[in-house]
This record gives sequence, C-alpha cells and structure tokens, in this order.
Amino acid sequence: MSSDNRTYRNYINGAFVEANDYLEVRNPANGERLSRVPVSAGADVERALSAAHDAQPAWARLPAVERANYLRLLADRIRGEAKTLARVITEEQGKVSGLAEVEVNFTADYLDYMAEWARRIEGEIIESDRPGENIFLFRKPLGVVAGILPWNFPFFLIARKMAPALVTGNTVVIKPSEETPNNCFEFTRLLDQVGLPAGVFNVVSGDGASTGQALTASPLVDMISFTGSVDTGSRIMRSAADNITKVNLELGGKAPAIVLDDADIDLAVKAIRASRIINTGQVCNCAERVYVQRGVADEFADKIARAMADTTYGDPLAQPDIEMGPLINREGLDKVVAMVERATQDGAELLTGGRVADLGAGFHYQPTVLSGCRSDMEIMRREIFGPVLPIQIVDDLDEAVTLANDSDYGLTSSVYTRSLARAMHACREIDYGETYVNRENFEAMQGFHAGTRKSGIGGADGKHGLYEYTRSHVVYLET
Ligand code: TXE
Repeated sequence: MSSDNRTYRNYINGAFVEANDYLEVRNPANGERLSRVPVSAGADVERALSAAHDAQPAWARLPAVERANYLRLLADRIRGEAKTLARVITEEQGKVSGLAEVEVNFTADYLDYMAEWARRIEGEIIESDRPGENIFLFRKPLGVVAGILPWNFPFFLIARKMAPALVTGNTVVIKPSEETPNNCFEFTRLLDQVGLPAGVFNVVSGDGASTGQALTASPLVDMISFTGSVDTGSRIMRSAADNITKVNLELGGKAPAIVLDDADIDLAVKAIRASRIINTGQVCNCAERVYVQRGVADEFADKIARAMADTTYGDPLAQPDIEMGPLINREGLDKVVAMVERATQDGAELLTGGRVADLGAGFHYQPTVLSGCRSDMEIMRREIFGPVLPIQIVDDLDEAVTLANDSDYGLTSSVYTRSLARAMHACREIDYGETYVNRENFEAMQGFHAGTRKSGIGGADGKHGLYEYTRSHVVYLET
C-alpha cells in the first residue's frame, strides 16, 4: 500500500467527486510519495456546505437513536480494518504502528461512546412564576458544522468532531490537514458503505489558506470546530466574526509537569518520558516542561536523561518495534532544531540528544533533555511539539504552580507527589483545564478536554463536549 500513488477524491453529497487541483502527500519517515488529494477551491467548499445545509433538516428529524446507529455500523467497519487503517496513518503521519492501532481502535470506541448518548440527550423543565405555565428548554442542533483537523491524531479527531455533531442532529463538512488526508478518505470510504444519507457527512481536502479559509468565511457554517495552532485559531476567529459563527477551538498547550520531593521518582520518570516521546512529542496534552523540586532534581534529571537516551526511533514501517517515528515535516523539524539551539545559547545544559538524527531521509530528531532551564527562556514558554524535555529546578510547590500558571497556554498539567494534601493544594491552585496526578497525560472520552487562556474556547468529549454541538430553545407554554 505504500507506493501505489493513490488518488483520492472529495466526498460531497454522498459521492466521490473530482477537483481541479491536487497536492501530493508524502511519508515523513522517508519522503516517499503516497497519494494525490484534492486542493478544494471555494466552489468545491460551497458545494459541500450546500449539501450539508440541505441534508440537515431531515437528518435532525430522525430519532437520535437512528442517527447513532450509523456511528455503530461505522465503528464495526473500522474495527474490521484496523490494521490497514493504522498503516495508512503511520505512512502519512509517522507515528509508530502500535500507537496508530491504538488510535484506530480508540476511534471506534469513541463512535460507540457518542452513539450511547442518543438516548441521553436531555432538555430541562423549569419552574415558572406564572400559574399554569410550563417552561421547557430543548436542546437543538446548530446546523452545519465545519471540522478543521490537524495532523497529529488525524483519524481520531474526525470522530471527535463528527460523532457528537451527528448524534445531536448536525451535518458536517470535514477538512483534514494537508499533511494527513489519506486516513480521512479511508474513514469516508467506510462511512459511505454504511448508507448514511447523502450530504450528512462531506469531506473537502486542501490547504488552510484556500480550502480552510473558504470554510470559515461561509455563512452556511453554524459552528467551526478546529484543532490546531494558536495563530490559525486566531485567524479562524477573525474569519468567523463576519458571520458571528460559533467557534470551538483546541489550540495546543505547554503542559507543565511538577515533580515534588516526595514523589515516586521512577513513576514520574516513566510517565513523563512516555508523555514526551508519544507521537514524537507532537501531542497537545503531553508534558512540555518540568518543574522539579530541588531535593530530587539530580536524581530525576539523571534518570529521565538515561530513559530518554534509551528511546528507539526510526522509520516505523521499516522497524515496527521502535518507540518513536519522525516529526511531521521539515518545518516541524526546523522549529525543534532552532528552539534547542536557542535554549543552549541561553544557558540550558544538554543532558542527552540535541541533534537531528541522520537516518538518511525523513525528519528525525533525537530524544532530548535540557536541564538548567529558566522560566524566561523560549523553550519553557513556547510549544515545542517534538521529543524535547526542558527541566527547571524549583524550591517548593507554590513556586512551581506560579511558574506553571505564568503561561499563554492552559490545557493540561500534571503533578507527582505521594501527599494527598499537596496534590489537592496543587489542583486548587493550578489554572489549567486538566490536571493529571501521578499518571501520564492522556484524557478519557468521558471527561472534558478543554483549555484556558490561548489553549482555546470550548472543549470536547463527555456530556459537556456533546452539548457544545447543540443550542437551547426555550418554550413558554401557557395552558
Ligand atoms: O497547524 P495549523 P500546523 C501546533 C504545534 C505545531 C504548530 C503548527 O505547535 O508545531 O501548531 O502546526 C488548517 N483557515 N499544533 O501548521 O496551521 C490547516 O490546513 C482555516 C497544535 O500544522 O494550525 C490544518 O488543517 N484553516 C495542535 C489545520 O488548520 C486553516 C495540533 C491545522 O493547521 C487556516 C497541530 C486558515 N487560515 C499543531 N490555516 C494541537 N492543538 O494539538 C491553516 N488551516
């Protein structure tokens, strides 16, 4: 499947359709060309949005449980092709095969989970001031949802956006990242087989500046659900402002990990390392900086440097047992290289790694640990999105929390301590959307994944994530 040069087509109104322009997708581990996908023009985007708009009223009139059944059928098909789908993800995104399989199976579970909400969508009956009056609060769909995706968990993020949208009666137009569109077209191939009514789910691929911009500027869109960078999120908000379109934005993080002097250091090392090498450090919720208490700083730094140095990496399809693949593209690699260079120039000490891993081809970077970092350094403030862990020493929990909170980001955070009182104190004071205590950073589908500050607006998962895709309608009924 790796060198067959597939051509994918947009999916609009229940049919796969040609576009005028195409772009190439390549494997980041070795540069090999994988496929051609449409660069959708404004007219393609408008066609997809019109199809979604026209299909929405009939879709919303179906009982939620019937809508949910399509998600269950899709989940079954995904499980049936899990290995093939995982390979498609690995070859275009670079994550190791085991993680790609986890992503595929998690996606199927997520579709089932969101389908279970069909019989649990609830409005409210509110006590009235007037005799004989009933006040009802209904939950209604928003209409058409535009889902704009990044490349780091490209398959799961389709489901994270379309499943709650469809079960609550919205229709959807998805734009995958131009880096990783193939898996989205494979997802769509399976969805096409389950007989979903035409127009309910549409896909237009292309770049951000043309396809993405056309989606966000259209008055046919009722909500934009976006995961990606802060800069793009900000541009999307500006574009959405013209039509007062609702936005739901997940914009990454700079997750602090606080390691206190009573922590189980081996557990902290294991969890923080796992969190930093997973998907080659390209995960919004994973540890991006460590604040370690002085008494255990040497032990922690020594152990994590050795653990990171032991990480195996390379081309995930050629070496299935490695722990880490390449970065997504040249831009991602150059960003990591430059950030580590500036950190060492600013006085950080390199404990391990610090170089491009020369494997002949691909965007590989060595697992890297930097100690002696200070909170004014770029490496402690800007999202790295690579396998690089900067460490700063602190004197106590309060200093760690103050430094952790002094950030543009506010998505996830973690604390390692054996003291329940210190853990609870940290949870009260830390100003983040999520905090993990004594465990690696990874959210559950029944939680609520949402950040503060520039990490975004709104959130995903669970009951609260489901209701993001609804609006209220209050009815006052006097009898
Ligand atoms: O993201 P972009 P990029 C962070 C991470 C990474 C950096 C850049 O730090 O290094 O962002 O990654 C579409 N209107 N995250 O350049 O540009 C684009 O086509 C509408 C964190 O890949 O945000 C793609 O589909 N859409 C993050 C999507 O936005 C536009 C995951 C994401 O691209 C657009 C990924 C526009 N004007 C990167 N411009 C996370 N939150 O986990 C671009 N796009």
